[in-house]
Amino acid sequence: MPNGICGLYVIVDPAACAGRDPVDVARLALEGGAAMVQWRDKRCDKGDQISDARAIRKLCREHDALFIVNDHVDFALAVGADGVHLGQRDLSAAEARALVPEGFVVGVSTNNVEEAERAVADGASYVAVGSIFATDTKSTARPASPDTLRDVKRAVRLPVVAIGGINADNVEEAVAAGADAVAVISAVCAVDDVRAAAQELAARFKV
Ligand code: TZP
Ligand code: MG
Repeated sequence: MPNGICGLYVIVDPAACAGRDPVDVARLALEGGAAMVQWRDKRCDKGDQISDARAIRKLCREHDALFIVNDHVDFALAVGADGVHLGQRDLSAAEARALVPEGFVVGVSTNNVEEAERAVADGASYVAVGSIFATDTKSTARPASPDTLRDVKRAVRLPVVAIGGINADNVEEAVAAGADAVAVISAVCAVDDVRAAAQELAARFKV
C-alpha cells in the first residue's frame, strides 16, 4: 500500500482539465509530486470512464500514490482503486465498509464537526473538510473555513483533508489549520503547467 493520507491530493475531473486528456493531467500531477489522486467524473457513464480510470490507477501504482474514486463504490472496486470518496448524499462510510475489502480507504466529505464525528463512527479512513476557501469549481459546495478545519482536527483522530479553493497562496493557511493533506482541482488540473503547480503545492509537505 502506498503512503498514507497526507500531502498533495489531486482530484482529476475531466471537466476541469481545460480540454486536455485527464490521464495526461494525472501523469503530470504525479510527476509533480501528488501523493494521492482522485478520479471524479460527474458527467460520463461509468462504462465510458473505465479505461481512463484504469490508466490513472496504473500511473498511481508506478508513482507509489493512492488512487481514490469519487462517489461510486462499485466503480472503485471495478478499477482496482485503493479507496472511495463519499459525499454526504452518497452511501455512508458504514454502508461502503460492508462492501469493500479490509484496508480499503473510505473518505468522507464533511462540512462541520458533527458530520466528521459521524464519519468516524461509520468507519471512515479520513475526513475531508470544505469548502475552506471560496471556489468556483463546485457550485453546491457548502462554505467552511480554516477554523472549521481546526475544529474538526481537534475533534477527530483521523487524517483530515482540506478542500475547496486551495492554491499556492493559501495552502499554508490550510496546513497551519491542521490539514494532513490538501485536495485541489483547479489549482493543478486547470493551469497551463500542471507539473509545476503540483510541485509547488507538494513542496509544502516535503520534510
Ligand atoms: N468539494 C468541496 S469544494 C470542492 C469539492 C469537490 C471543489 C474543489 O475544487 P477547487 O478547484 O480545488 O476549489
Ligand atoms: Mg459524492
